Amino acid sequence: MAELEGLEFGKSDFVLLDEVTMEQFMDNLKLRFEKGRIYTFIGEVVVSVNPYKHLDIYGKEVIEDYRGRELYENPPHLFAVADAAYKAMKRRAKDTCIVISGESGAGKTEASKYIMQYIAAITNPNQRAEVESVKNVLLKSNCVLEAFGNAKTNRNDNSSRFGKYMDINFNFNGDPTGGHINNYLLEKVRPSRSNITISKYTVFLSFPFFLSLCHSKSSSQASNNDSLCHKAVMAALKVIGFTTEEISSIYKILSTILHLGNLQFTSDGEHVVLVGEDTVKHISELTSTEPENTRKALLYRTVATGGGEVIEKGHNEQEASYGRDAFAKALYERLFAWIVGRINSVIEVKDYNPALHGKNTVIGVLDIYGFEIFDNNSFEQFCINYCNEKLQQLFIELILRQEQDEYQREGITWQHIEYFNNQIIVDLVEQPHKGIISILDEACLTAGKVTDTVCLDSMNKKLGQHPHYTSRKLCPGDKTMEFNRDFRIRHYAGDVTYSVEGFLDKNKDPLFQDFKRLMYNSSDHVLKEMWPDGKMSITEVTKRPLTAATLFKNSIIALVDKLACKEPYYVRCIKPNEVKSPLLFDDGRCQHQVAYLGLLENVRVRRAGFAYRQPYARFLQRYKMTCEYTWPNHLMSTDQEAVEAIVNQHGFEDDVAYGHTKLFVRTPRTLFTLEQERAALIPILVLFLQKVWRGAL
Ligand code: AD9
Ligand code: MG
Repeated sequence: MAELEGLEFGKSDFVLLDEVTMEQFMDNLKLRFEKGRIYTFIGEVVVSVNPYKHLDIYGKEVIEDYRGRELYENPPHLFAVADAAYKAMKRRAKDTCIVISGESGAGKTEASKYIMQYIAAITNPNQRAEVESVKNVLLKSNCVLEAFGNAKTNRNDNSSRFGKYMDINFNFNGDPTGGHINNYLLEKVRPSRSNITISKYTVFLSFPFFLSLCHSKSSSQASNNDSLCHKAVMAALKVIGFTTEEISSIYKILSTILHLGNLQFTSDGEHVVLVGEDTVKHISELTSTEPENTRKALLYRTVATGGGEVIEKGHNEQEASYGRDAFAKALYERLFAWIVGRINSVIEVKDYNPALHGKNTVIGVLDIYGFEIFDNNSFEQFCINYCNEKLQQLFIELILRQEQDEYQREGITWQHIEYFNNQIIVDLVEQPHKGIISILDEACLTAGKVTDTVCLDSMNKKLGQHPHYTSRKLCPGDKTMEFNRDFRIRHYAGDVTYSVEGFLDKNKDPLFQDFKRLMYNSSDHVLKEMWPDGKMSITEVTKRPLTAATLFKNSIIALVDKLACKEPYYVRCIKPNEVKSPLLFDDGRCQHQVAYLGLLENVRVRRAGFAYRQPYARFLQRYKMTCEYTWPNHLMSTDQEAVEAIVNQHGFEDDVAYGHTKLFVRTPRTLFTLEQERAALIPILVLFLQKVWRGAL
């Protein structure tokens, strides 16, 4: 138990609170934040508050303190969870995962990097070259992914615009042998939400050369820092193994995107015309395509008529602008996906023979967007919050399942406790035929002009009776919903009102086939590789692509499946204020996050069962000094009997249960008392031993 800090820093584990109330929870969280103690446990879960300042707590000595130790032996820290996950993986050959959640700017990505650094630091003690190279690529991949996947938003200067799940593979020695990255991208729709333009991506800010091509005001932000970042990214790309040709293609694509941003359309009264043919020329050079084809793709789309005839239909001004933006976003998204794929091809474990090398185990690290509630919530928040419902479902299922399994294995009977099961909300969103995603998809597939409002009507009709769904139309008197276009979901984390406006468009996410074909016909091999679907002719493109919501749903279901078969560890991140200040603890904002992360519930579940469990030998080792029958050695026939002697001497009989291999302790106070007694005895023992040493006794 991590009570090594002294009580002036508050309780280092929330299960030690006298009472589980929001007030006590918040008081403790605030006290610890103010004392610079940013981490606190809930059992094995780490709650982290972003300090917004550099803390000297990640260095080599600290890593040594945590290496191979038990969770409760040190103050709460990310390293404690990282080590627990690593130990489980190494000692018990368990696949584990560390799920990091919290809202934008709460510190998830920083946490994931510290965890990776910790794992890198404690592995490969013999410095074997091939393992070092794997570690290097894994760490360098972060730099590249951040440059391409992070952007400056109003909530976070270095905001990850993608969810990331990274598997790290280990051999039987516990050394990394490779990995795999999955990205969960919402980028095409996210920028509109937070008012970031595509040029706010770190990679753009860091390439002054390209920014000089872009006349947006962000070019003035290119600084020394950006040029350093540019060098770091270049170096990282090379270390990972990107070829010169590939790097050149990447830059050309970035440049194309910036040029597209400068491309304007106007009308000559009859047709849409391009302003600045030079830009088109640049774009076709950069993408290795014919200028005439590029011009055509920007101004026309090929459509098949009912009779099977193929015609070219001119865009109006609005369609042309829409097409250009969709093209720029798709270029960026495909580039990012391709980079991830390319990194994966380098880090994937090759030639692993379990018969020869033992079981290949995995630690997964998930850094994914947290629950979002804004003043205006749209399709992006809907997807993100759905993802969080799924993760919460997993949290409940795994935390409880683990508890149940352990009690069963150890032959302990325990009382089932009730808590809110959010499956009903997950169903509301994802159920086939009846769920919101299905209704959206149906509306997107319906020919003709189905508007957002028509789709909302359909949702109202099908979901009007659902206890977690309501809308302004169903509930006209409800003042919390301002407009007729509003609907509300009662999420596990709270009520969120969404505006249906733009849902269908974002869900359809259409990109004209003409652009895909243009890219597929490029003579730049790297670019071509990113657009395999451009191969199809217009008459072949009959099957509609899956919608954005369905693609997202499928990827999240696959993610949950991946996590569900692993032993989970959790880091719950909290953002202390909106102004990135190291001094301010905004009570309202923090309480809100504590509520929706379900932290109080977490403490209750933890306390209802047995808060702590320890193998008999370990318990004995730690507390034998507190009992006359066990110090310095016991004469009982088993460790369990010796532990019983300690428990009985302290009068804790009613607070414990004896499993087959472990002692289970219900209330943390019991262990806390033992821990305090032990702490008080240590100086006396040290004195005693010193005297023995000096021969005084
Ligand atoms: V987003 O959903 O990707 O927009 P994150 O990932 O939760 O968000 P991030 O880790 O990027 O947030 O943290 C935001 C900023 O807070 C960082 O750029 C740091 O300046 C600051 N931060 C976060 N954690 C720490 C920390 N442990 N120590 C010092 C920190 N600063
Ligand atoms: Mg992040």
